[in-house]
This record gives sequence, structure tokens and C-alpha cells, in this order.
Amino acid sequence: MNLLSLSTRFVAAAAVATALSTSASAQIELTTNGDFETGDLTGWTQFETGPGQQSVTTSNPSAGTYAGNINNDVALSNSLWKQANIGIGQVAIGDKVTISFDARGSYAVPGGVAFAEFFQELSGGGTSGGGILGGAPLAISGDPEEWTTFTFDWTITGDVSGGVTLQLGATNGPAGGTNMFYDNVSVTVPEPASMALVGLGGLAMLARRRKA
Ligand SMILES: [Ca+2]
Repeated sequence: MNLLSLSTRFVAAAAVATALSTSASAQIELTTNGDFETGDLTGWTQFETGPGQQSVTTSNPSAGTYAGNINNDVALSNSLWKQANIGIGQVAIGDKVTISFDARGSYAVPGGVAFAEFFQELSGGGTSGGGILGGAPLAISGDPEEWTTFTFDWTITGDVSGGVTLQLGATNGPAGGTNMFYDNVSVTVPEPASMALVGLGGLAMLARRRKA
């Protein structure tokens, strides 16, 4: 065995080791600035119903220095922000997406709520599915300073050529005043198992070449 074939073997073995390690349920994070630690709303697409409703705050973050705040002072409106069209080319039908975040705040009385909603996006607009995570308003603590962690699984059932969208908000009924804080927002998908197959396929090709 010459030095060249030895090094080829080493590279192939390293490739397989890498492929096997990444196939073991590693997760890809799809959000940008889900922890608000840029100190601004980079990564968040905003839909305010009045000026100045959405901001970052250093007051009682769940982690780090900053949390996001949606303080909706307009009755009968939904002040929302989104991690919009994330994961294009990284998320596929059959993937189990894990969505998690921390929330605290207070609901306007009467009729204030906050929802987390998730959408499967088509390229060019429209969706192939979506809905309210957990099917109900977020069950936040009665203490507006106490954080609650929410975690949801969503299995992709349709076309996600436009990626996926996570939408969080502060929604009012007849009275204004739903004031929501969010932090540690995360949307992850498993790394594709096909990466391991590519590694093994490459090894098979090398083996075939050595025999030739
Ligand atoms: Ca934070």
C-alpha cells in the first residue's frame, strides 16, 4: 500500500464518521435572532396595528440581555411578528419541526389573547397548511413577570417550497392592552438523513475505484 491510497482511506473513513455523527438527530436552527440578542428586531417581519407597539427590552428577559415585546394598545386588532419563510430548501415533507419559545405578559380584559401560529409556505405566496399551535391561546402565567416555556411539534404535510413561518402576536378584543414578551424563539428541523447516505455512497465509489 502506498502513501496515496493510505491517505485516501483515511479521508473516506473520516467522511463516514462525519456522516454518521450528523445523522444522529442533529437539529438545524432556522430562526434569525430568535433570542433578540442583536438588541433589535433583525429577522422579525413586523405587522403593527399602531406605532411603537413592537420593541426589544432589557426588562426581565428570559435569557441573555434582551427579550421581544409586543404591547398592543389598539382594540380589536392583532399586532404580530413573524419569522417568515424560513428554512427554504432545508425543510421538506415528512420533517418533524420543533417550535419552542418562552412567553410572559398579560391579556387585555375582556377578550385579549396571544396565539402562536405556524404555516407551510408556497413559493410565490399562499400556504399548504397551517394553524394555531396547541389549538388555543397561549396559557401564560397569571404573573406577568413569570416566563413559561412552550414547545410544539409540527410534521410537514405539504409543499414547503416557500419555507415555513412562525407567527407570534398580541391580540385584543374590545379592549386594548394585551402586552406580550417573547424570548428564546426556536424553530428546528433534523439534519437530513441523506447526508449519511451521500457519505456512504462516496465510500462505495472509492472502493469500486480501488478494485478497478
Ligand atoms: Ca434573550
